[in-house]
Amino acid sequence: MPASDLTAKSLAASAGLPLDVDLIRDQLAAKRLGTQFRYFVAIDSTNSYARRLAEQGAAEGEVVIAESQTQGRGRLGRHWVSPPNVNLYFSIILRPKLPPAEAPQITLMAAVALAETLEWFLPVPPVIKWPNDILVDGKKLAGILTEMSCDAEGVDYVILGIGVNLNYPLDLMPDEIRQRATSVFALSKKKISREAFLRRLIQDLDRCYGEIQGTGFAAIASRWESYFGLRGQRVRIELLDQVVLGTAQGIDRDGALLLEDDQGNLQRVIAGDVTLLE
Ligand code: BTX
Repeated sequence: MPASDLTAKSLAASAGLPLDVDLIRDQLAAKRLGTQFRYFVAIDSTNSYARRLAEQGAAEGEVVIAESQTQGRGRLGRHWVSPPNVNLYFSIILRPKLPPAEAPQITLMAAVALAETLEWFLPVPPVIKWPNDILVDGKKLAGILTEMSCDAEGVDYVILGIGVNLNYPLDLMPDEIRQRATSVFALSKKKISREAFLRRLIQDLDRCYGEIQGTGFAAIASRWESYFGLRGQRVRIELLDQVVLGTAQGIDRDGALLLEDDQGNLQRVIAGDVTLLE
């Protein structure tokens, strides 16, 4: 039997039951998020689908969720490995009343909510890698992909996409991620209820989203800082047109990364791809 068939068979054996969306919906205590769920056994990308819905006028709070994705996406067109029945892949449509320049705060808010939820299920606290990854022991456990549409008047919608490795055994991860990824199961040695996890996560997102809508990122900045894993670390940042090396200092009140570059200048990075240097 080819190795890929064996992996598929082992994954099927380790996978739990399909998600019970009613179980999430019926007990959800959230004000704005989770107003409607659209569930798919397989989809190209929940972000792409949610984007199409938002373009057609879908309301804030709708959730698109899939057991597996054939074209799950990370940032900069990277691939998000999305096997069936073990993890969570979902996207929420948001229509925040924020100026476009403040929309990156949605990613930071989601990272706080995700870290707070994960802390309930993990033996050690997770770390936020600015701007959009959650790590434990330097390995990626979850990722956030936010995609925005805006015009001169403001943000039309933000698609908040989240992928979290939950009951995903390390030995069934493909080679492309096995050395650099982890899962709740790998860390805690326990399989968890994906429904219980998602319910808590949507509630935490709902609460944190409410907080930033009220008073901006300042409301959750200290919690974000407490999960920040890069302070004082040497990093390499790929910007659109250049690469900068330096030491991460923290973030400012708008959520931009502050970097002391190797020339001793303090740089403010709004978007970039960070690699931790040894
Ligand atoms: P990112 O660009 O920071 O990370 C992508 C990188 O992460 C990949 O190049 C690979 O090295 C690694 N990776 C891929 N799959 C996994 C995985 N399952 N676990 C750990 N590491 C992995 C992060 O982008 C944002 C990912 C968001 C994914 C969600 S899933 C629901 C929604 N729909 C969609 O298409 N994307 C989002």
